[in-house]
Amino acid sequence: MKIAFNQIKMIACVSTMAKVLISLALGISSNILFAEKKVESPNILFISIDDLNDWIEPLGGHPNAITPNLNRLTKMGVSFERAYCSAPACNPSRVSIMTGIRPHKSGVYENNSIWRNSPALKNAKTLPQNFSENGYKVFGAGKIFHTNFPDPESWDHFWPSKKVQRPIPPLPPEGTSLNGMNTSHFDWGSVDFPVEEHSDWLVTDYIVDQLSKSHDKPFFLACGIYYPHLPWYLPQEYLDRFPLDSIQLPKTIPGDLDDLPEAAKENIRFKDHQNVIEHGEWKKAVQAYLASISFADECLGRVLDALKNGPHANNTYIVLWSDHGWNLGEKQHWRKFALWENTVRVPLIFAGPDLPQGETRGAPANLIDVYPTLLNLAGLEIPKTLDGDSLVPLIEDDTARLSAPSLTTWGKGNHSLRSDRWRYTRYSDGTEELYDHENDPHEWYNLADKTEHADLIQSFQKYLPTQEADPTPGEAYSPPFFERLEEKRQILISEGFYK
Ligand SMILES: [Ca+2]
Ligand SMILES: [Ca+2]
Repeated sequence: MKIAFNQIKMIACVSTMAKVLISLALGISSNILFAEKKVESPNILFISIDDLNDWIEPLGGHPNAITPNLNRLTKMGVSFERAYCSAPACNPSRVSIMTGIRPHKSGVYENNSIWRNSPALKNAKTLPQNFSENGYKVFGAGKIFHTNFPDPESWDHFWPSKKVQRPIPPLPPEGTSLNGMNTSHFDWGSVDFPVEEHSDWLVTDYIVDQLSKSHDKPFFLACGIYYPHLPWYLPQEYLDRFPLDSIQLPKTIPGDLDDLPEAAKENIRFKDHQNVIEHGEWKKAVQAYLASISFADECLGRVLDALKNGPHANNTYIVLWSDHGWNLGEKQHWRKFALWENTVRVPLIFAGPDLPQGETRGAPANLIDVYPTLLNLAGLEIPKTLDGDSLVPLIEDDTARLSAPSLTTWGKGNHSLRSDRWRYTRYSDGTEELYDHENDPHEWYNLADKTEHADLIQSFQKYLPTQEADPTPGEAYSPPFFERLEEKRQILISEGFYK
């Protein structure tokens, strides 16, 4: 199956095919060609920014965005402009990145799925476990796995703890809803704290420290920045960077929902939207999200400075990704948990020795491809059990394409496919959406019932999964956000991290 895929990949791209033919004539694979020019056992700096959609300057998703360090990283490497998550929620997305197995194979569709209980994942070798077996030191800090399900066996060391991936962030007094909506962590506003005490700042302190010293082995270092995940609590100066009267709301049109199938509408968080509108909070939410991105970008800048000024600047590959996109009122939807472009589009940037610099790629890519790509960059063998493909041929050649469109799954039976031009979505009840991004970048006009697109839809359908795992059971009790934080605080107290 994998061989057949690779054959299609060769046919799909003439210039890559030429390269492969030369390689075959020489009796070597294109991976080995790449391995020959790279540094021996390069380090991997694996950076995740949680819940970051395309509202960053390099992706042009929002005119008010201020992200100098994401700009800088993009200039250092290659940015995929059509990169998508495998699932639009933290747990399924992160599990698929870390194991290389897709949600429809593992049955990990939900945030509460106990992923190591999935038969397909029980013994799955995670990305750090794979690097560890290949002689790497594997360690990190911050949110890498979903908060509820860290994977202690994946790491040699994790800060602040293998069980709790980040310190507790500064919060307003208990029971305070800053936006007045009383909707748990769907909250935002000004909280006065020194940024040096924020959990993301402390996580990057740890990363900065590790990047500044030598290690006795090559390393896989994971940096999980939590913002712009909710709640968006920030010192006023961050909010002031985005004056309310300058804030542009996401573009919407009246009647946008009229052409959606019921299955699509069931994903919409109408209650959130109603709350935001009734409390007059739409612009403030956009402001707080942009401010949280700006803070995350500052944390990223500290990490990039440390790498540049430390001993590992010339032999480290960087990958930066976010786990899914985010809606802020487009289609009256908020948060993730849906299959539209802004819900599933993510930043995905690679940089490092011998990679092109300051280039973008329009080829559709998926976060499932991160695992094989990093192995490829490090010159390691890519297990046949992985669902993704190495993006190295695409990084090297901007005309190269993978053999299939980029697939995102949201719950069993609901899938969305993205090609260069089109997004096709099919729900478990057979209803569909089709959007033409050449003429409709906001996905306002669902073309699925237009007969002239029947052949196009059929061409997408052959990429839909035909066998799908049943959902992996979830936690019996999944505590609300702030209770979960308190549980984590108690673990950190019991481990002596907090007095
Ligand atoms: Ca997330
Ligand atoms: Ca519409």
